[in-house]
Amino acid sequence: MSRQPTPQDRFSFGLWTVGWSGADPFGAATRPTLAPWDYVDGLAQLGAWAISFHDNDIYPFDADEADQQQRVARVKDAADRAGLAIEMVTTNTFTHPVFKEGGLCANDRAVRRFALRKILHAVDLAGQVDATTFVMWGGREGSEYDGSKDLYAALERYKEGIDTVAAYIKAQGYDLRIALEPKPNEPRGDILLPTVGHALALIAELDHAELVGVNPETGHEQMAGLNYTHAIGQALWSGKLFHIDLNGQRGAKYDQDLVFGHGDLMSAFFTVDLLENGFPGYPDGPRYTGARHFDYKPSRTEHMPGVWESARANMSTYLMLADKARAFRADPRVREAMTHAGVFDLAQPTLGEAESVQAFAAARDHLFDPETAATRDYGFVRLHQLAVEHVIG
Ligand SMILES: [Mn+2]
Repeated sequence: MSRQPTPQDRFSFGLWTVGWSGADPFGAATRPTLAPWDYVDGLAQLGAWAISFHDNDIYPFDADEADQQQRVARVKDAADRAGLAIEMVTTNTFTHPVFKEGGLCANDRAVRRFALRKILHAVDLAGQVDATTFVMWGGREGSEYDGSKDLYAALERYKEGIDTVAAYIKAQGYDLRIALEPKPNEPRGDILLPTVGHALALIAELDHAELVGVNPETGHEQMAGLNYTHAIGQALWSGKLFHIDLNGQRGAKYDQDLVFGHGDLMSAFFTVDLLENGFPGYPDGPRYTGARHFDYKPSRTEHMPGVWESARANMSTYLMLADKARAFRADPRVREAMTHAGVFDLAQPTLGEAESVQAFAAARDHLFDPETAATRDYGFVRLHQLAVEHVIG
């Protein structure tokens, strides 16, 4: 058991997480759905700091302007009364059949214009509720068949769409940043921007790159067989870790959206270690200060008590891992093992400050013997076993 979470822990939940009724492609809902504002008090009581939502978590796709405003005001009011921030807003451009072939990257220009307008409308919604992050998950931007999409054009339209949203944020004067959410597949056979690396590469091509970062989800990177901690590490190094979606995933299969830590626990430990303690060789290096946002699904076997229990479990596991990670870094045996492993040495530049590359390339290092260097024992296994001991000890 962990201590009770507090708003200082900056835990945040999508309303669609606890609000998921359990309907999946093979089965109907297994539990009731409350109104969006009815989840707010429960999350506040558990110690959450904030909530997030898609436009259509609050109002139906076909709601008129008056209905939209009335329902948004009701959620904002519930959040204010519960003391919860609304830290992130995003758009649903995947549920309605109009988006079956994509939104910003749909082949049909009329669909693209409809999607872009819906996204801009959600940007206004984000500004209205004082959110600071606008997540863009292009769930339907992709294809099943390689001949069905001109990939050059798709990336041109993706860039155009994101730059247009960024320009609109600036023009409207909102205190908002865009966070792109990568995912390799599901619901499309292949989704554009499948990994954090792909998203960072696209961001580098944008006109408004400074306003755009990433929202990496644990399970999405792991569905691609990739290392989530490495992904957020590179995003932090790039100054682009604007938001995170924490959850659990076991292997390269469908998007499981398990509770954080219920997938790869050791990976979750090093994720929390990086988020809480930063890069070991850079005490003043980049740190993530945003929401600890959970994007998970309470399993459809659970009913309402299980929904709240699973929400609590995300925060509890995070806090327990944060305690373990602090103890891990403070452990003199760990310090010694990291020193022995050369972890801190990697922060030293490879060339000297005033060293010319020509002189370096021409020189011979008589003091360095590759045969001797090859005999070095790094002790990485011992270091990792110390982490395992801290996690399960
Ligand atoms: Mn997911």
